[in-house]
Amino acid sequence: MGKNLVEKILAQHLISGNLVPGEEIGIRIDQTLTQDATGTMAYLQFEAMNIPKVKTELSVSYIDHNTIQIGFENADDHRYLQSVAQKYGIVFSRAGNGICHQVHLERFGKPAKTLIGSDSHTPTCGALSMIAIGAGGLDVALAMAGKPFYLICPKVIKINLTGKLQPWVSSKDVILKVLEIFTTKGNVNTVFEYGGEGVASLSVPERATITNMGAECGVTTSIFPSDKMTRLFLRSQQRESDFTELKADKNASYAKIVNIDLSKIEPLTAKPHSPDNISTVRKMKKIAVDQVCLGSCTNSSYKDLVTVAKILKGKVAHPNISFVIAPGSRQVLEELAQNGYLADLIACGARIMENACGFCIGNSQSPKSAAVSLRTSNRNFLGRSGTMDANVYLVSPETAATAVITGHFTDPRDLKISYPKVKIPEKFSIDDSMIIRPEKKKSSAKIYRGPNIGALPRNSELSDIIQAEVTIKVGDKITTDHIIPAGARMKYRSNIPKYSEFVFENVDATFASRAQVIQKAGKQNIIVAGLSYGQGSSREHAALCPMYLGVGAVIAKSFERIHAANLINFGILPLTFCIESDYDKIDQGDELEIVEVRKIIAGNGKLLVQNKTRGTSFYVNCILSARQKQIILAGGALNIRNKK
Ligand code: MIC
Ligand code: SF4
Repeated sequence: MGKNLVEKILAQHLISGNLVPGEEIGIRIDQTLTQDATGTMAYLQFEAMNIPKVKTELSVSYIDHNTIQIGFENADDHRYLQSVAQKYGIVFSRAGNGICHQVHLERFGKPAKTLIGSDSHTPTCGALSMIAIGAGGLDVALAMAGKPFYLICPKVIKINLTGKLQPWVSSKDVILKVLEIFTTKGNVNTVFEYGGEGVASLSVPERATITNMGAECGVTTSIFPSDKMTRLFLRSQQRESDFTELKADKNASYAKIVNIDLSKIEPLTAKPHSPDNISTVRKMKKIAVDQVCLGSCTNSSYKDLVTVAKILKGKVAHPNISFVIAPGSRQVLEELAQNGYLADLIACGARIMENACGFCIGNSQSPKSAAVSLRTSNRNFLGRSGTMDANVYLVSPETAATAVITGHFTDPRDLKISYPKVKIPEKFSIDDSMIIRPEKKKSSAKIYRGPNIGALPRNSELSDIIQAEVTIKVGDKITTDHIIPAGARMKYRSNIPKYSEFVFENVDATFASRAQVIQKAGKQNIIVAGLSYGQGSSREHAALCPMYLGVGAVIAKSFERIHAANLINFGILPLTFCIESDYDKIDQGDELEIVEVRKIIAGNGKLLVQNKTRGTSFYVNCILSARQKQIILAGGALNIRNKK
C-alpha cells in the first residue's frame, strides 16, 4: 500500500509509537516558531530547562502581536525575547518585519520538514508541504530542548480539488467552502491533505490561505504537495535550493476523500460569530458595511494586496467605510511600494497599519458600536474585534475591496469590471536585515527582564479528593478568546497574576473574583462546558490563568486538541461526560466531589462525580496516554524533572 504525504513525513520523523491513527506518537521537530504574545511564557519555560542552546535545525522568535506598545509592557517583553534569542541560538524577527506565518512561509519554511509553533495558525506552512502544527508554548519549549512533540497520530482526509477557480473567486472562498463542509467542531486528530488536479493552479500563498484557516476546523494541520508551484515560490524567494518534490503515492489510502470542484465555488462569507457560519455573498443582500480590514496572516500576500490595489485604483473609499490594511510582511509592503500599488491604496483612503496582527487580534481598529465589519482574517468570534456588539464577516480580499467601493455587501462579480490579473515577481527583493541571526558560539548574553516578566506559576500535585464548586457553566464552541481575551488585555501575557483577573471577562466578568473566593475557601473550581471547548487560539494562558485561579478540572462534552494538551500540561483535568445529557443535570454553583482521583486516573477507570447540591452523581472519562497520566499526576509538565 502506498503512502500519503502525511504518512511520508511522519514516518521520517517518528521517534515513538506506531503510525496508527488514534495512537499517541512522538515526532522529531526540525523547526519551531514563537510569537511575542505566547513567546514570553514559552521562553521562561525553556529557560527553566537549563539547556545552553536550542537543539532544533531552526527556531525563530517573531515580534508581531503586541506591537501597539501602550505602556511599557510590550516593549519590555520584546527586549526580553531579543536577549533570549541571542543567548540560546534563536533567530529573531524584529517588530516591523511581519506576521510570523507569512514571514516563515517566505523566508524559512522547507518542504518535508516538521514545524511546531506557539500559534494556532502555524499550519500555514503546510502550503510548503511541511507538517506544521500549532501547540502550547510549553510544547514548543520542549521541542527547542530537543524533546519529541507528542500528538495523536491523525487520520488523513484527502480533499480532492478539481477544476479551476472562476474569476473573482479566490482561495479564501475555498477554505470557507471547506468550513461549510466540515464546520469548526468534530475534526480533532485529523489532517486535511489536499490533492487532485486542481492543486496545480494554486500558488503557494493561495495554498497558505487554505492551510492557515484549516485551523478553524480544528484539524491538527493541513498540507499540500510540493510541486512546480512550490519550486516557483521558493525560487521567487531566492531559495530554490530548499525545494524537494513531495507527493502522495498513487495508491495511497485515506480515511475519507472529499471532492471539491473549484469551478463551482462562489464568493462566500462567514457570518457572525463563527468561521463556519457560511453563506454566499450574493445572499447577503445589500447590508451596509462600516469597516473593511484587509490583511492578517490569512490574506495579505502580494497577490492579495495587488488585486485589491487594482480593484481600487482611481476610486475613493465609500464615505461610511473605515478602510484599514495591515500587510503581512515587510517584503509584501516593500514590493507594493516599489511597484506603485501602495500609492494607489493610499490614494483610495486606505489606512496603512503596521505589518503585524493589529486589527485581527482586536488590539486596534475596533469598529463602531453594532458595526458591520468585513475582514479578510480568519476568526470572527464574538468580541474579538474589541467591540462586543460588532458583527464581523470573514471574506476574500476581492469581496472586501468591492465593499470599499459600494459601501455595502456586494458580490464582486457584480462590479462588472474585468478581474485584475496580477503578475507575481519572478524574484522578490529579499531584505533580511530585520532578521537577527544569533551567534553560533556559547553566548554570555544577559537576559533582559523588565518588570512585566513575572515568575512562572506552578501547580501542585493532583489531589486524591477533589472538592469543588462549578464556577461557571458554558455552552458549545467556547473559544480560548472567551476563556482569556486578547486585544487590550494581551499586554499582560507575561504577568499571570494580572492577566488572570480577566478570565472569562467577556462571558462573566465576576468569574475571577468568584474563583478566588472558592480557592480561598480551600475548594477547587470546576468549569462545565459543552462541545468543542477551547477552540481557536493556542494561548496556553487559557489553561495557565485558570490554573492560577485554582481550576482543577474542566468537564466538557468534548475538547479541542491544542487546548486539551495545554490543560494537561498545566495539571488541569480534561474530563468528558460519559453520557452527554448529564451536562443538563449540573449547574453553576453546584458543589461537586470526586474521590480516589489518583488511583482511578492511574488505572483506566471512569471517575464518579457526586453532585452534593442535587444529591445526584454521574460518570466522567479521563482519557490520557501513559505519558499524560504522569504529567497530570505530577500537577503539570513543569513538575516533572528529567523529562524524556
Ligand atoms: C490568534 O489568532 O488568536 C492568536 C492571537 O494568534 C493566537 C495566539 C495568541 O493567543 O497569542 C493563536 O492563534 O494561537
Ligand atoms: Fe496574528 Fe491574526 Fe494571524 Fe493570529 S490569526 S497570528 S492574531 S494575524
